[in-house]
Amino acid sequence: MHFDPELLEKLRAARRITIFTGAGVSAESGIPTFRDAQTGLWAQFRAEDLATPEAFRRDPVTVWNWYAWRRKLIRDVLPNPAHLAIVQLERLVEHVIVITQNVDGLHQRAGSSDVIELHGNLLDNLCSECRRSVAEIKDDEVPPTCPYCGGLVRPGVVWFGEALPAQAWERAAEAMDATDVFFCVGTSSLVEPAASLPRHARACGKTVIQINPEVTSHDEIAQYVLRGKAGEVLPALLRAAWPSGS
Ligand code: BJW
Repeated sequence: MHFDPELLEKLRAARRITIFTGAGVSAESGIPTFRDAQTGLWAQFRAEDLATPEAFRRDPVTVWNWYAWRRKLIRDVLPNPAHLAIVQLERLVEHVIVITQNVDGLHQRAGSSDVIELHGNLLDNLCSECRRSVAEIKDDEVPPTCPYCGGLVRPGVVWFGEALPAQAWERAAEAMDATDVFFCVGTSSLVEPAASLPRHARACGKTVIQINPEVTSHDEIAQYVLRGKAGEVLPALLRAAWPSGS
């Protein structure tokens, strides 16, 4: 794989690197993306029936069971070379922050130390009524009920029409402002407001690098577009930029 020498120099000179990730980063672990034709979750299931507060109110059992299936899926997989390359970057650069749309926790399991989850985490539970976090749920209830108020417990992810967690969003904006280099990896960049981060990074004069096997709207804003799978491109890029250190 060949990389622009100017890009490699920018990476070596960077003190702070921000990596913004989407479902494509976990694809090589065996977790389906959302919008890839044939294999994406939304090719088989309707988002409106599963990933909205209205869907949960209408049919909590179906929604809970669908997320229970996805929970099992993520417990059975391992981080892939893309997650591991991002961890490795921490040894090469002063500060690396991961801003992820993924809810699978694989960046943390791989060992990334600073991860901002914009869309929550699949393994968290919260009460749909009082919004309190519920640490322990009863396995025999579908869905479980809240120990505080009796409301129905739901997965701690961000559904369509819901606000992103305020603290995560603020931290993401701060990270973006402070960064030297901004990677946009494995996301279709269709879901707002997350997709505004790369646009904002570019508008602030940051170096934006896009990694994706497919074309997305963010190809236009990135200075460097690296076409390929994250699990192949990221390790190759690290080897090229730090031949003796990675
Ligand atoms: C590889 C690869 C490999 C494959 N290597 N790459 C402005 C305009 C239009 C609409 C809106 C707007 N602002 C808000 C909206 C509405 C909506 C929205 O964006 N809709 C659009 C889809 C039309 N946004 C919202 O509703 C958000 N909330 C909101 O705006 O609230 C406002 C509000 C404010 C105050 C009070 C109240 C409300 C919330 C969005 C939540 C998104 N939730 C989901 C589900 C999470 C839970 C779950 O897991 O079930 O998050 S949807 C889904 O999409 C998931 C993802 O995080 C998100 C992004 O998907 P991602 O990661 O980009 O995946 P894909 O599949 O789309 O792309 C994969 C990519 O990987 C592809 O490009 C492949 O090519 C690539 N790839 N293999 C590298 N090996």
